[in-house]
Amino acid sequence: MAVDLPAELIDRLRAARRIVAFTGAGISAESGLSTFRDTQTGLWAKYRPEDLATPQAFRRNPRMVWEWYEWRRGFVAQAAPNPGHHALAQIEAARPGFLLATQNVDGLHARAGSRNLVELHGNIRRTICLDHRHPAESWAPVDEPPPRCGQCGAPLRPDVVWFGETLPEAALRRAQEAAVQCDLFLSIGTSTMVYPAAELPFMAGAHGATVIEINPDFTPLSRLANFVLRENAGTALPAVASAMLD
Ligand code: BV8
Repeated sequence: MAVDLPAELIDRLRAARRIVAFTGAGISAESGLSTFRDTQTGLWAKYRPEDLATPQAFRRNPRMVWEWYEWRRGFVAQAAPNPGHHALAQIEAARPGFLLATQNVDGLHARAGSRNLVELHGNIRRTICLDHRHPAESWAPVDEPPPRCGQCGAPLRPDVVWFGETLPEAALRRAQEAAVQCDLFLSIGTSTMVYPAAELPFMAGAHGATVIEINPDFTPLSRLANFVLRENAGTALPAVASAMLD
């Protein structure tokens, strides 16, 4: 289904030179990955993600948290980038001043070819140890998960930012600098509720960027955005890319 973009928006897309795309779980929904706030299914239905993605939950019940991530990694391994991810990689290839800042931990942007990319909340496909963040590519099987670090014996954990943990400093700073300098900010598939990442679209708007929201639902950014495309990312982003580049 084609998306009709207003003429004013097309002009701004074509004129934009410094572009930031900011993505959340919604861009991966069409790759079959449930969004962060979708109800969890099966075994995990009774838990809220915010209650599992915390250092406290891991300290209290490391096995449960480890197995929750194993369960999610299974879905991520089966998922593939969708037209939304590919459209952003296409824009990056055509616009040198492009940066993609994602909150997602599924690694789908990199698999779609995005390189000017910061992962603000880490990556579920990377595993580190709890005590020293030693990277772990593989680990010995254990009777009682989580497995242990081969270097120091500490429990292993996913290399993601849990609630209450600080974001990777360099990644956040790079995203913030790009947000205040860009002339076009695309906020895609995010409920715009998790800070400090959710500050980025507001910082861009405050510095005069054209802010475009792509989300089927209303969010706290909707009233501030210059343009709102109430569409799925997999539909809207190819239309944005072709308006910008064709
Ligand atoms: C921090 C990785 C400093 C893990 C994630 C009390 C104590 C400590 C901190 C806080 C506190 N109270 C508040 C805070 C701050 C907290 C926060 O913001 N909480 C929120 C809930 C209020 N933030 C933090 O803790 C951050 N750290 O502040 O450190 C500090 C330190 C100590 C003490 C104080 C401060 C860390 C935040 C990072 C947490 N980690 N993920 C994991 O994945 O397991 S966040 C998690 O939410 C995901 O990364 C996700 O990306 C992110 C945001 O969610 P969304 O991506 O927006 O996804 P969501 O499901 O919400 O929305 C999907 C959207 O897509 C919807 O709008 C939907 O309409 C739309 N959609 C659906 N389908 C489509 C679509 N759009 C387009 N196309 C479609 N097809």
